[in-house]
Amino acid sequence: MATITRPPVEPGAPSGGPGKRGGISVGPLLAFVGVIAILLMAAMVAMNYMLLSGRGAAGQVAVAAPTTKVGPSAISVVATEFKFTPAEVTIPGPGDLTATIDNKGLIEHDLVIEGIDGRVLAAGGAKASGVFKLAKNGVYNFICTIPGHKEAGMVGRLVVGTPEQTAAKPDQIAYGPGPAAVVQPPVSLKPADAAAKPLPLPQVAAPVNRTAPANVNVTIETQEITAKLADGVTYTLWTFGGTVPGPMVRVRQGDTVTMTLKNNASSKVTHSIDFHSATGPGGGAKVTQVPPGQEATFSFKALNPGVYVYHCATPMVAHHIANGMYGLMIVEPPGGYPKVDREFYVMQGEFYLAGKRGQEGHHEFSMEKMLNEEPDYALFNGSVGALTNGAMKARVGETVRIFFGVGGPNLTSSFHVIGEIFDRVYPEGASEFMTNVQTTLVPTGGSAVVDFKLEVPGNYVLVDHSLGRLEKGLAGILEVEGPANPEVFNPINPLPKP
Ligand SMILES: [Cu+2]
Repeated sequence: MATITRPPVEPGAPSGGPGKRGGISVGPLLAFVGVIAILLMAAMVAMNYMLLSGRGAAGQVAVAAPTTKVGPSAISVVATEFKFTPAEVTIPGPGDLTATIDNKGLIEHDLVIEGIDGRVLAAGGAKASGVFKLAKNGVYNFICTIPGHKEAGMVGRLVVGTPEQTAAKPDQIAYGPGPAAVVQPPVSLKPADAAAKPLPLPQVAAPVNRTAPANVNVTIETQEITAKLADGVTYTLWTFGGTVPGPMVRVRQGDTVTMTLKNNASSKVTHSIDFHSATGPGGGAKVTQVPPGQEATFSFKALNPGVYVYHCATPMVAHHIANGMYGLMIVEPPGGYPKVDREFYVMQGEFYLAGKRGQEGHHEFSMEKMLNEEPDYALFNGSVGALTNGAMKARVGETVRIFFGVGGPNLTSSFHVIGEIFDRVYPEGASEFMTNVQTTLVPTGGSAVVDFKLEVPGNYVLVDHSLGRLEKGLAGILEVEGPANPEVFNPINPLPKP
């Protein structure tokens, strides 16, 4: 709620109620009542200020605007995901401002007044206060500087002094555009991080090979790593274990998994983990909202076999997923999957950058593009070229399996391998398989297992058959070596190679 009302339309106009749109004549006194409602301390300040400024109950400005400090004042705002309440606060004038952030959210939030030194940080469910030194009247933005939070809507306005004093247009103060409208998109990029490399690839976990359930301990550390996403393009990925996707967890149905999630001390934000394979609130997310430098542990029983996504579930969840926070957990049925010669681990996700695709530099995350579902890159395993540079190799005669998942956060996949037919597909990671499939639809937060035998040598390109995404980097190459097999495929009179 706004704590300032419009200034009088004209002196002596009929009174309206506080906050009533248009025709308001109550003015500063009730403005201060709003402040009182927020905090008793502010009320005292307001009363002092009334005495100092010679204001009357009619709300007219009786003396010239003060240009000197009016003394200490205080505000208190509630922070949640992802807003401040109130989103606009008013204090009578410059001086020391004690700002209290009452964090009723799940994760940490801070309050920074743009252009003013200082920061107040409060953990989820906690309160914190700090003092900001305000030298002059004006309209300031206060924001949460936790990455992504400002873009998600955590912007408020602090009005210091009355509208007359701040020289702002009345409409900008009480009824101006909402917070989202005041956020300016970045116009230029920082230089790319010259030391950044593509993230290493995650390994396929070995088959379980166990005849009875067991207790399995899993520890994963979340790490925020600046990496090369494409040539000349760097981005700070949020990862499970330093890879995108995160480490493959592989257990047997009936196993009890004791999961410890650590959040590296260098992280800027809280992270968590939601296992789609777990049965229980949030799949673990509720008990693993881990601030930087801390850890949390929970256990769950892998009741259902299948191939399951896990992902970070810290608000804004889509932002964390868009930064690379997903992986697969395999829960093998008793006896495991049919044996194949090689297994691969591939996950699809898309990335939303502040700059343009291919624009050299270090890119920040674009909340706007993410909400519009317009990614700059769609990728297998977290970087352009991750799976096209010899990462996937096999030989003619072998059987291969791809554990395939989609992190998203927004795009489903029409997963296809050009030049191959899936002999077996376990659609959506389910227990039953289908046979002889060309393309399998994989939802976000879902998976598929595809098995096929290699008969003919050559390069087989993994794609999402929504092929516009190929231009956004979404490709992998399975390189198959071995003798030609003209009975199956025979280039009788091929065009000469260019
Ligand atoms: Cu996260």
